[in-house]
Order: sequence, then C-alpha cells, then structure tokens
Amino acid sequence: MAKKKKNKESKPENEAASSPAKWLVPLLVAVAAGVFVTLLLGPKETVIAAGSGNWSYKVVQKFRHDPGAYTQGLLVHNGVLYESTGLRGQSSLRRVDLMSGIVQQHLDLDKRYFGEGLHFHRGVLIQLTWQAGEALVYNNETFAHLRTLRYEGQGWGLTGDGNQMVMSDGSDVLRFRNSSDFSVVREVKVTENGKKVDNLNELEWIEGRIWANVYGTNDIVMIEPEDGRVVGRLKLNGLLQREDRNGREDVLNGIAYDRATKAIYVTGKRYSYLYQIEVTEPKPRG
Ligand SMILES: [Ca+2]
Repeated sequence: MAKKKKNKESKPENEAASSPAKWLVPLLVAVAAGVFVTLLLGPKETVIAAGSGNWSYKVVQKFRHDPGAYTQGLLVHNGVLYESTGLRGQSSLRRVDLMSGIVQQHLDLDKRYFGEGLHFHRGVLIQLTWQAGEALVYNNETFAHLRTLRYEGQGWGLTGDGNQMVMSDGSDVLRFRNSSDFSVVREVKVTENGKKVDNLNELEWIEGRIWANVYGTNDIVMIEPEDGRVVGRLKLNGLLQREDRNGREDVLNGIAYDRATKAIYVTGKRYSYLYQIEVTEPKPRG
C-alpha cells in the first residue's frame, strides 16, 4: 500500500532537503543575480517589489492533535475544527474540539476512498478524494452524505471565500470551480518571481489570499487569487520542536483560519499538535 502512494504520501518529510546540491546552486545563482540587480537598479524597493519575501511566524498556542490523523484537509467553522484524513482504509471526516483535540464526531470513508481537501461552503462540507474523482458533500451537523460531485484528475486541497471555491491537484495549477456542479470556472498557474510553484497541497483562503502547503516542504505560499502570483512565503522549519515529536510524523499539512477570531492554525500528518501561529510580513528594506 505504501508503494502505491510513494509519489505523494510516502515522501519523507526531509526528502527535499536531502540533496542540497540540487537547490543550492540555483539558490546561490539567484542570490548573486539579486545582488547584481540591486546594485544595477539602485533603489532597493524595485527589487523587493518583484520578490515574494519570507514571512516570519511565532507559535501563540498549541493544542493536542490526534497523532493517528493523516491530515489532508483542515478548516474552522463557527469555532469548530473539521478535519479530513487520508490513507485507504483510514480515511475519515472528523469534527474536533479545538481546545482539547478530542474527536467529537467521526465518519469512516469507504475503503475505495483516500480522503483529501475539505471545505465548508454554504452550509455543507465538501471533501475531496485523491484519485477517485469524487467530492463528497455532507451535512456539517450530521455528516449525512448529501451528494457526490465529480471532477477530472487528482484531488488535493480545497478552499474558498464563501463565493469562489478553489482546488489544487498537486501541480502548479489552481482551478476555481462552480459550487453546484464542480465545473471549472477558471484556472491560474502559480508562480513565484516568474517561476512555477508546483506540489500545491492543502489550501486555506485567508484575508483575500490563498495559502497553500507546498508538498514535501515545510513551506506555505501565499497566492493572489487573480493571477496566481506568490506574494509571500512562510517557512515553518522549526515548528515541530523535539519535545513535540512522536516519531511517526509525515509532512507538514493542514491550514485552518478562524474568520471570527483571525486565528491561523497549522499542523501536519500524524503530528501530535496543532499550532496557532501569528505571522508577520517581511519588513521593507531601505
Ligand atoms: Ca484548509
């Protein structure tokens, strides 16, 4: 079972960092080019405006999280946490008490499904499945299955702002979908400084921007919905402290935003904790 998922689900957390030569060279070239352009153009603002910038963060509070939850989708609605978990035979939809981490309601998915992104939209929960091409629609109170929407390709992340709904499939493309029949309304290619950003995974719509976990990394990118431009990057290296580890963690995945309190929560697959974080924009230089 693990073999089948190697492309997506069995990638070790630190794989991206295991071969530094691959990214170190382009990074050094990029840094050198940036310095050169800065010198060439004079005012530093010109260069900063073109880049996305790394945001900083601090952990405000941490809450228990079921270390058996292979987190694929996460959201907060009316102060309640909803979670979608993956793996075939272990996939579920959950309502979780945020403060205690206790799972208050749990629905096992049929074994043919691998649970993915989760979104609350106009009174219903919509849960993606990885390869089945089916989005399962539920009553958010009872978890009663209401209907199934269908889509082409893989399902990874799903979020929205109450009007628009947007989905990722592990590539660099985000597709905006019609909520009634799930048809594609439009799509954007996600780029950062002109280069494509793929492996977009779990999503969350936060204050006008789409935040996305980048699969296989500890990074979250902040995306402009209109044109797919990455306008910020949040590197969550160091989030998982030694004392928080259970030894079974997989990648960082899961972002939830409480619109009422403006609290941002992040976690990972089989993490023992859910973290409330505060983020800070990079300071303009000069
Ligand atoms: Ca989310």
